[in-house]
Amino acid sequence: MVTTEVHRLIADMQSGKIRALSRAISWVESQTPQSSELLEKVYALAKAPWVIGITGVGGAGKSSLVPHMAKYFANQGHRVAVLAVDPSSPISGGALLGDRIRDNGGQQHPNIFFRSVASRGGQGGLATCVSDLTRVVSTAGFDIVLIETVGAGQSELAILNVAHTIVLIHAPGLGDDIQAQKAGVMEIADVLIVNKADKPGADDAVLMLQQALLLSEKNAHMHEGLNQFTNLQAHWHPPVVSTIAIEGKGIVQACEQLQAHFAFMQLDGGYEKRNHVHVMKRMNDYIKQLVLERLAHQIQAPAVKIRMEKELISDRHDPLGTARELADAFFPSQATHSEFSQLLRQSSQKEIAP
Ligand SMILES: Nc1nc2c(ncn2[C@@H]2O[C@H](COP(=O)(O)OP(=O)(O)O)[C@@H](O)[C@H]2O)c(=O)[nH]1
Ligand SMILES: [Mg+2]
Repeated sequence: MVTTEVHRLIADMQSGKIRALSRAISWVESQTPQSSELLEKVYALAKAPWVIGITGVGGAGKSSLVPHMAKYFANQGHRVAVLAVDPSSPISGGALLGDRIRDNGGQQHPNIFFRSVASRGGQGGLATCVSDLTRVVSTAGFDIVLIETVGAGQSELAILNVAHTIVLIHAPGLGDDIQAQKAGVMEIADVLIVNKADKPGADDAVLMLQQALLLSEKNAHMHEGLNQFTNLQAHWHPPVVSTIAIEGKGIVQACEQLQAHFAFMQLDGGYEKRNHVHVMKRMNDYIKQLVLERLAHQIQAPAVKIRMEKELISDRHDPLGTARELADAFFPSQATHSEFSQLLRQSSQKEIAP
């Protein structure tokens, strides 16, 4: 029965039924029993779409810029899905961005899909299911995904696990926050935007970002200097673009830089590399989740529970000792583990041998 339901849902998504897509997203978000079958089909059917991650501190203008970017790509004939990861209120926060995406007449652009995603369950306020959701929207024919993240310093690095192109949005008047961003987010940004160019201090902000970029590039070169071959590779130099989101200015220049980054990744293999990182990370998340679920289930088994409680209450075991004993029972100890690794090595050698 489930199979028919999943097949029908996928067929509806593919034929452009937005309600079907919304339903599929809800399944994946709340991990319903049908979602694993859905995802199996989705990964088999759809390739990874181009995922653009929009990051930057709150108030920089992410929600103001995203609708302009979505429209730019949609007008070029792309189908664009916007996923807004909202920290506190997925309903009101998302609705705000959703309203901006609609045209003045309240009409949603036919090639833009908007959905706000709860940030729960994810490190850095980025729901772990977002990676799966990019494939779900791809199944429904959306070839570009824009993700607006929660601007939250270091934890923003989680966007690397989902996006191919990372945009850092800054604005004058947020000077203190850039210090926090420089630590990590600056290094992962592929395109930098100084929004609110109508405000004083915008030119200074551009210069400051350019200098910070030069510095981090210099540091990177010093490391790479140890290896003469890496110096031969072409490098992407993250550009800094100015925009005024409220007037729709600078959008074309910003989006052209995004497309230039996409083209660069196609040439240097970066696109494929990022795809690999994304699926590996997703699998690792699932392994952790499944192991924890199964372990919790086993520990709750009456026989196990009663025995462990007795040991603890009678002081025959301390809590750590009891936990160790349980862990040893479910996972191979160090000795068995090395036997296992040896086995793996032998089998991989066999595969390599002609
Ligand atoms: N002056 C000016 N204000 C802007 C500009 N872009 C956005 N804003 C305002 O800045 C505030 C925060 O914008 P928002 O897009 O919600 O930022 P987010 O928190 O990064 O998503 C809002 O009040 C916007 O109207 C701009 O280019 N110039
Ligand atoms: Mg926002």
